[in-house]
Amino acid sequence: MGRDDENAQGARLKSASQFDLVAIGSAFGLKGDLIHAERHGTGHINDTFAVTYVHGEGMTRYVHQRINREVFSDPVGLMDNIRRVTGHLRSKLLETVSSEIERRVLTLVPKQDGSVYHIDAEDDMWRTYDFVERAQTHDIVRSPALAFEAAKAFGAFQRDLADLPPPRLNDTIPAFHDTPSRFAALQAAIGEDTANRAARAAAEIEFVVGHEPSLGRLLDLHRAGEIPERVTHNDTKLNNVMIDVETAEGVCVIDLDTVMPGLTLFDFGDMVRTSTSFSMEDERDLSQVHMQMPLFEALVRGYLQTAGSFLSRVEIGEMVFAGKLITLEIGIRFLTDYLVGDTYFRIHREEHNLDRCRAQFRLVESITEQQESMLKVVERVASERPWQH
Ligand code: GN1
Ligand code: MG
Repeated sequence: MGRDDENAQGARLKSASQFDLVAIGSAFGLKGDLIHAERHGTGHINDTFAVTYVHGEGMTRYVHQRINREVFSDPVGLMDNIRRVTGHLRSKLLETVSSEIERRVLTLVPKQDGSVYHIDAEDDMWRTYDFVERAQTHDIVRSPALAFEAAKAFGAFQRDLADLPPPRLNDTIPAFHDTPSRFAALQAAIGEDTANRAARAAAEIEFVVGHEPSLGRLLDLHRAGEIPERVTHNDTKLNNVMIDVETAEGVCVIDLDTVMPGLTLFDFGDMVRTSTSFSMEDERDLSQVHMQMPLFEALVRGYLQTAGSFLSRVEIGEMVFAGKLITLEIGIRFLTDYLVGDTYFRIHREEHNLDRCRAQFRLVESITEQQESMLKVVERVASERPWQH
């Protein structure tokens, strides 16, 4: 299927003009006239729109997001997390950097009554952020420098949230990175085979079954008290960090829906999944999917530069395994969604979730082939740093 077909499938999505974005803007008290609105970004879950307002002093852009309430069953708790997290990050920035604080953390636009979400006539929940200008996201890693910057930004994010005051954040999706329970969901999907697709995915199913013994390793270490719970992002794909178009610096971490208590390794693992191969998440030519050591080393360097101050030896020792596990886990989730008939991740073509799954599993293989060298890289980079832990 070519791009046009993919776009045609994508066009089944509601476009900006099919929502009453003027009403959303006025609910958030946006000043001026809406002159442009378009879909924005490549997320698989929420609906995101960039809107431009013209007013007396010029133009201002905002982002409206319609929260997927099937995926997020407690959107009020979710928004409370984001309000606290962005507030805390902002207070850290005020202590440490002097310039452009408004570009370094997402800024929620409050309604007149102070609330940070709006429920519209269709019972949809919306939020609005200031648009982060002069920055972009990348769906494919292009260079070690980009991997470094992304990892550095996600590491700083974890570091700056380490002292978030209580209470504990809400679990926006319980058991989100519980790989054994993701495996159980896959087994249920295989058993039911509602879309009659299990035969088509026999090789992929076999691949997962072969990995079953190691799926619980990080959670077991956590339960044994070897790895602490911290505040983590949980969706650290490369395109969830905005990169400054002039300085190429990782300027702002976005997509905060799954910021909640977790293991730092979930985050590092998803960085490995999305930033060590020069290929798309849904690449069909699997010969393109390959874990590139220079990208991995850049990732380790960037991440340890900011997160190295608080990570424990055990966390550092599991970084390579986490890359493999989280890549496998997201592949399991794509496979499960394929088997149940594509109900969770937005798809843009036939067998999209199976393609995504296959690319993840190829990357798992590539990591497995290179894991000894990857461990040496982590050891070497870590040994260059002074350790307190
Ligand atoms: C989803 O929304 P988006 O595209 O950033 C998913 C992540 C997956 C990712 C795979 C809430 O993230 O967990 O890793 O797709 N988010 C949720 O690309 O399930
Ligand atoms: Mg997301």
